[in-house]
Amino acid sequence: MIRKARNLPLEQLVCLDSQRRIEILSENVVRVVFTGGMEEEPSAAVTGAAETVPGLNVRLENGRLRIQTGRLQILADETFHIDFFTADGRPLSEEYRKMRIPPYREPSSAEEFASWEGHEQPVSRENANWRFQCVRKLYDNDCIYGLGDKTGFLNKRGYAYEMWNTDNADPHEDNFRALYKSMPFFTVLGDAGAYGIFFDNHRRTFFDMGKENDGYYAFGSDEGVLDYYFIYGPTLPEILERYTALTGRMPLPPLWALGYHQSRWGYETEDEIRSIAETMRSCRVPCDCIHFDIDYMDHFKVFTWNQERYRDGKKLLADLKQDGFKAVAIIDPGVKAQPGYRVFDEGETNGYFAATPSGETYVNAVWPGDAAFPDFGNPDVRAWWGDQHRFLINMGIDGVWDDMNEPASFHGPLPDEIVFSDEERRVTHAEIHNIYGHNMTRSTYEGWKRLSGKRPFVLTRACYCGSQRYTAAWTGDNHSIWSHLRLGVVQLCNLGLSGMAFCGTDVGGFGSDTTPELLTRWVQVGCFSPFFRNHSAKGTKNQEPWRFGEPTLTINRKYVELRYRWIPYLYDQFRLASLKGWPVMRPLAFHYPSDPEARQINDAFLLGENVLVSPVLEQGARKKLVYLPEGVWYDYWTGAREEGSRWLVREAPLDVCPVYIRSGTILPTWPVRQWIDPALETELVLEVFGPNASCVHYQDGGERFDYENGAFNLYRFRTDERGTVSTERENCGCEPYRTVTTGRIVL
Ligand code: MIG
Repeated sequence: MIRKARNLPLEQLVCLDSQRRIEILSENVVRVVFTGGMEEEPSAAVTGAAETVPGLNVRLENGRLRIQTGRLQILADETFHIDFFTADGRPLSEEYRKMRIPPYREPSSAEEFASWEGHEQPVSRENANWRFQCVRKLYDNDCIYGLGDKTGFLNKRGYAYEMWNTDNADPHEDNFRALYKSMPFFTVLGDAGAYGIFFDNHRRTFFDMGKENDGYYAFGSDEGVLDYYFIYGPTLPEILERYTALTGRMPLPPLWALGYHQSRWGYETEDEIRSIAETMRSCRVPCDCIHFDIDYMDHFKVFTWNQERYRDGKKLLADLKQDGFKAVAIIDPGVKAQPGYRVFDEGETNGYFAATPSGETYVNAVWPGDAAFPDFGNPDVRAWWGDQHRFLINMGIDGVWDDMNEPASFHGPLPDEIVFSDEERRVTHAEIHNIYGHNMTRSTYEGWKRLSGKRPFVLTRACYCGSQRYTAAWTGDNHSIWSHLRLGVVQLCNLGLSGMAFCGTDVGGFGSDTTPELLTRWVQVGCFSPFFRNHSAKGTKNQEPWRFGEPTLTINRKYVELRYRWIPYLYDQFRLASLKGWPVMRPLAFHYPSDPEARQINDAFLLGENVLVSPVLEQGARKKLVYLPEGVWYDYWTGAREEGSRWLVREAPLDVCPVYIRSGTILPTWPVRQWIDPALETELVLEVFGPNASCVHYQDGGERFDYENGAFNLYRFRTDERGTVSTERENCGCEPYRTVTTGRIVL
């Protein structure tokens, strides 16, 4: 089977032989395939089609193939080494043609001792080469971003990683090779511009981003085929746009999902949930959603309700709704293997569970004890599982949190040979492991949409490239430690650059015990994160906003309220993510690629293009060293005008998170509410920063898909030198604001 790109015009398909081909998908996107004689597998990620490339020029030149699009020059030699140049001939990315030179030595006796002590040993030279690989030069100034939720710094140069969805409960450290997500897509920002590489192989793949040698990076695998997309920019926004044209974009989520979510694994009874909801309101910390972790289920059986502890669920959820709360329920893939339990029986009868090679339902253990694993690669299973959500919808649940879908299992990992489906093909666990979570969220999203007609809210722990079409993601089980507050900023920036715009961390930290100071600093990051949820583990210190008294409560409220005032600005960024695939939370390099300082910043980020957040991430710190990129910036709190391209020291007492607004910005805001209700928002207030400012603002009903048929308003606001606003309406598809007024003007 050859899995040629959709709509690929024949003249854009360049085959060197039956195993090697280059597909020119557009002027900027080129696909390279080397099968090595192996069968090609269907892609779980790619939904986009090829475009015609006018003026494409392919010719043979001194035994080399020269391909020219209007934007790229591609040179392929007889050994299928491929180099990419800009249209004017500057090298973007060249294949590294020498042998890889791993610096690893034979273990010396000292290393042998170290290994007795339990230290991990470097990979031997033999292991460092995979069955197939692509090795490409690293130029001096190249920075690498992306690769999903991996640990380490923002710039992935120097690290080695593995794509194998992994639930590791140890505190995530910089030396981890794998975490929950497999997103084999990265961007390289260099002197000639930026390009992206999407290695579309969902098997276990390896990435050495200049760890073994600073002169090159390598990616490869022992399984599947070499199949990668070279995506030219030259800017990061253009790469993200092209990458998500290929792998899909986030549809708009329900607006309430942008609010503050309160969660804890450990709300064990109805009374506890009610008291959390009541205290949220009496403390006046805005909140849109309460999450129901595994205890709401009857013996951890999915799609059931624990009536002993949570009594009349419909009544509870209806009461919460009265008070403005949505509810999200956790769902694990593991189905309790218990004859007589409806979901298990239906799955058994229809052969919907993964099986052993001899054809029996495969059983491992998760929360309910012995459990079977739905075969989400099978379209019938996806439809069936999707239908199960009717139970939650009828109860009054508003969204789904898909956990444990790496898949995690308590009795050792699933053996490689367990039998699953990949659409119509029979495959092994080894082949589909990395897309198990992806297929689960697809089933959940499609089912929820079909049943409710509303925009689904799905949250996942495991995913693959393209999962942004179905789900938001959180970074899994972090700990209440300062290093994880810092790590979270980087993970969210890199997830955004991997196409996953709607993402967040467990604010306050999941495992271990938070402190008032850590929670406070974490809320100051969380309120600017695309997904904003406070979540913690059973047995840890409770960390709801009021648990530590004052001043923690007041500071929590200050930042959650800021989030609510900024919902219109935030939603505008979500719209851009759904239209162009741009991250909501962005590293500085996204907009300042040629600024060497901006390229390496790990402790600050941009929200959209116009807001720079430089949070305090150190215990005890009361000042922050802030880097402002070029241009003029306004201190959000004081209105002070600051010149960019320099570092400054900002006073940052506990209640201050340094925030700067780019000159030329109009921030659309709403009044503070205790929860989001777009029907109430009849007045838009504009905050103006600097002269000649502008913004495009989007408004819709926030719940349904009617926006796809034009049921939205688009406003273009502009100011002159003195801050006087003029308005143009570009689309009038729903009830507009009654008034648009100017609040703060900072000039
Ligand atoms: O084995 O459902 O990452 O957020 O609270 C632990 C209980 C299972 C792991 C998730 C976490 C959730 C917890 N879950």
